[in-house]
Amino acid sequence: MIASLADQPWAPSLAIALGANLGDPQATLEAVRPLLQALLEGLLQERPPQPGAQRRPIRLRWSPLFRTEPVGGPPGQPAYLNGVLLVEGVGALEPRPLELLQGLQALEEQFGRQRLEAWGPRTLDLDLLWWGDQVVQAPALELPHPRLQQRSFVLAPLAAIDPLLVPPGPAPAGARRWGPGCGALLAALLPRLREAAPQRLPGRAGWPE
Ligand code: PH2
Ligand code: MG
Ligand code: MG
Repeated sequence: MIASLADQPWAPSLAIALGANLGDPQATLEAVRPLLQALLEGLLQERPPQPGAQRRPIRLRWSPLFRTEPVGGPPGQPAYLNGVLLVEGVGALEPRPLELLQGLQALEEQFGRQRLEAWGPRTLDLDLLWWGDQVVQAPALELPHPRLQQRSFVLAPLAAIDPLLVPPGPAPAGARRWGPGCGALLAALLPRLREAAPQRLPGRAGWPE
């Protein structure tokens, strides 16, 4: 489960990675941001809470954007812009990851996503990283995301939101302790990765973080 010393009381969350490296990635990410917010609010608030239960507001925390070297895929593809959205307060909601995935894919298509080759360049990539501690093993979706801990283009934005965040899933190889209260493990994972360090971009009007 997700825990953060910086954000007590402990708040179950879901997380989505954003990436783009074709067209105008910055414009795309700025344009998709309010649409993603609307998708989440619609999906999460569609179903009324149990009778008598109070609806808890969800809280969206956007990371800064990072320019990152492409990992895998065909040689010579352009650098990516990457960011992460952490949605807190989803604990009282019924998890619906496949419905959210469909919404994310519809947004990818709206922004001209074409699936030509694995890990090829893309106008927009929206990946669900986790939804609480749910484990999903479906052809369309694996949760928690199986490569989360190896990807600096995901870890750096997460650490920028909260370096004390502990992602769900097993401890990374070599970590002696893993879980709430362990300290800045997310940030500690980053230097162990071989890729060039993600470069944090300054905030702008359309993406103020
Ligand atoms: N996404 C991939 C493969 N490689 N590299 C970077 N830097 N950023 C990405 O978002 C990315 C990638 C597959 O989705
Ligand atoms: Mg991806
Ligand atoms: Mg994807």
